[in-house]
Amino acid sequence: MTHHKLRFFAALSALLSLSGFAYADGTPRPWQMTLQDAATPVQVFIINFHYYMVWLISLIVLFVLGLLLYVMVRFSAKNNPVPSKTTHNSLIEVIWTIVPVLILAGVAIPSFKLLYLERNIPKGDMTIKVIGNPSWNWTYEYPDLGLNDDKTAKVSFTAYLLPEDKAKEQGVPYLLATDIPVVVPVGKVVKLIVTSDPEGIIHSWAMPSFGVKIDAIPGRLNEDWFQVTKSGIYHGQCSELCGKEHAYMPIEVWAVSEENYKAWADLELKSPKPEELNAFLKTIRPASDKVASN
Ligand SMILES: [Cu+2]
Repeated sequence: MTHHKLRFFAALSALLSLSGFAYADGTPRPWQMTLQDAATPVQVFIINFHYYMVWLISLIVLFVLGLLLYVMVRFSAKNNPVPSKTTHNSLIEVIWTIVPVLILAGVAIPSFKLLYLERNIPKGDMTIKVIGNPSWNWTYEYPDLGLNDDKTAKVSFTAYLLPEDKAKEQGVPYLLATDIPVVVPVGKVVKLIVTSDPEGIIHSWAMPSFGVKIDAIPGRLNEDWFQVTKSGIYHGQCSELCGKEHAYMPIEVWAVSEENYKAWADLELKSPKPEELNAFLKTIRPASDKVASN
């Protein structure tokens, strides 16, 4: 889908959504009633499709409710003591066959377009391998940045939940923040290869702002993709009930400029000490108030 079209849909959905479309960043807020703001073309489509469906089903419900009320009043025993014996009306029967078919087509066509956008995975600019661990955390590998002699990725790390005291201290959301972020360049197509430890359990790598939710299954490779359009910090969680620490395996992605991504990759290739990496990450941390809207 072209950007032109996406913008049209975004404008349309902003018009249709009662709460306004643009939410700050890729983090849920307390009492938020709407979907998280979109950071990828896929999620823009999902949000627009969502509002389109909400309006469509609301109109149908109102129409059916109106008909029911009309029938209850107009054809009650009091108002209509002698019932009609009509059993057949060709025109109405044709209408109530054709109209639902048109409605279903109006749902199916954008639905298949969305499915195609999601599942027709474009050629990636880079690949990240995501591994769900049985110890309830995520390992990330960046094979494009180089391989060791044993074919393992040179840049590979496991991101853990940031403990509550540290999250408070840093002013970041507990249960969503991780100790180290996954860093990706803005605008690039990132291909995900998602799996789970062969001896492990099924997890699901889910990032609401990206429109990504993909199962991590032991012994199987799943693919997905995203293309973040605005720099920012995005939060997600494991979305498969995977056991006792299911709630404690957050996902944190930083979308940064290509320059900063390269600098990060260069540093990662030198296997920096944690303090060194943390000090560097502070310098590339995207401003969390950057709006990721389209
Ligand atoms: Cu899990």
